[in-house]
Amino acid sequence: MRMSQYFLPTLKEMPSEAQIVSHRLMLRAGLVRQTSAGIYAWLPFGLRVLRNIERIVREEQDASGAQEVLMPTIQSAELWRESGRYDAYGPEMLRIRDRHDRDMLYGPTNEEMITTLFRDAVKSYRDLPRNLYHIQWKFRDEVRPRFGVMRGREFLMKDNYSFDLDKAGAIRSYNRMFVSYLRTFARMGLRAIPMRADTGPIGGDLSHEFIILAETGESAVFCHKGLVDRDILGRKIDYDGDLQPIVDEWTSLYAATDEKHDGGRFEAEVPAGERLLARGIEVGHIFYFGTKYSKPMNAVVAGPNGDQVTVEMGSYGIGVSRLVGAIIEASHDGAGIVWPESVAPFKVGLLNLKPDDAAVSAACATLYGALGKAGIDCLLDDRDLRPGAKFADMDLVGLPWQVIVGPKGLAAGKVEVKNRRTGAREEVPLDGVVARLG
Ligand code: 5CA
Repeated sequence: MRMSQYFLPTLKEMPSEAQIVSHRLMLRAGLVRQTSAGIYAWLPFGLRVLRNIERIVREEQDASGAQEVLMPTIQSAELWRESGRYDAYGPEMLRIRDRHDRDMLYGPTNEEMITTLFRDAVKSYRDLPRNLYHIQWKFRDEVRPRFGVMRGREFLMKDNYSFDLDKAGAIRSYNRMFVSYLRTFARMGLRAIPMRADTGPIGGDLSHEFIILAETGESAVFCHKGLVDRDILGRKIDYDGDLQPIVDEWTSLYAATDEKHDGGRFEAEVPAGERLLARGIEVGHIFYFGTKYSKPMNAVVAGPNGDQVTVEMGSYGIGVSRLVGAIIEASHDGAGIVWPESVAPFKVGLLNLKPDDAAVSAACATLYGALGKAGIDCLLDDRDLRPGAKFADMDLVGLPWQVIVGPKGLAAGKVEVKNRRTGAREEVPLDGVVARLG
């Protein structure tokens, strides 16, 4: 993509309405714009990040055995009356009336809808277990939408729902999601710590929040320091095997959000030097709630002995749009965003320092073509601006690699390659750039 043609409205000034660094950077780097309180439009640059996050979520969901569906955003109130949650959900639910005076709502979550889809289609234990996910916009009329996409009113969530014949099966499904979440967040360069958590309006008695540590996080968290550096990506995962040992490894050390925190236990279980009191951002939340929805909504299957069995369920959420902000909170510096490669909107920023110099522009065109051919996403700054402004913009938008092309280096057949995270610079011959970045 050529910046001279790209819709990338960066801001030099600090937006005064933004309180936290990720929100400021998302506005300054042209990722999003607020259209009403807690509702955002995604501009091309931000949308590329959102799509990359979705892709990782989707790959890890598929690998764990979950299957993708797509349910609508608008739901009928009838569904929610069946589960008893229509009145219980309160003012966070955006209630709508259609032209026939039917009560509808903009879905804040999908337990009811998926339960009816399942109930109407599955009649036998032979068709269990099932795990269905979708990535869809949700609406929650939050009292205090704030921090940009971090606590929005309209936000993108991946939610999935598991159906099992008995509790043991449901725990296996829960464990699959537990491990798949560890992998999902690690692939985005995040260290997400599973913590015992409250279940709120979703319900149930077994639940973990996946929390990344950040000073601006909304929850106070308490955990054993040993959980911060645990690696999952180096492990081979067999989703058909027994995942309990991995879950036990991650849950054996103390970790709880403030709602579930037990000061006495924390002090008894965690040696003083290992105690971490911090703030965190909830990027995912998983729940096992047994028959809370299947019972009132009559989701039953014929069991192996012909008896009717109410299915055991769990639900599992990832804040896809919140993650864009969370990743920035975890990965930025004084100059701007520092994207992890896996979610970066482009891998390389190519800076043409002198667009009116024919040789420099020709070299940039060659590099741009060669990178594209090699499948490396590249943003070419071909705008007619001073080098200083280009350096500042490129650091602000945070692409992992910068390739800097100027007349001096080019005279010697070289360009400069800069790593955004470390700041390390190296001179690379023009024809070695693709190999260096490939
Ligand atoms: N049905 C369950 C699991 S699918 C559910 O709705 N869980 S939840 O309420 O915990 O939401 C799942 C995730 O969505 C949260 O972990 C959080 O990352 C994200 N989320 C929740 N509310 C918001 C919000 N207002 N803005 C942005 N993301 C949010």
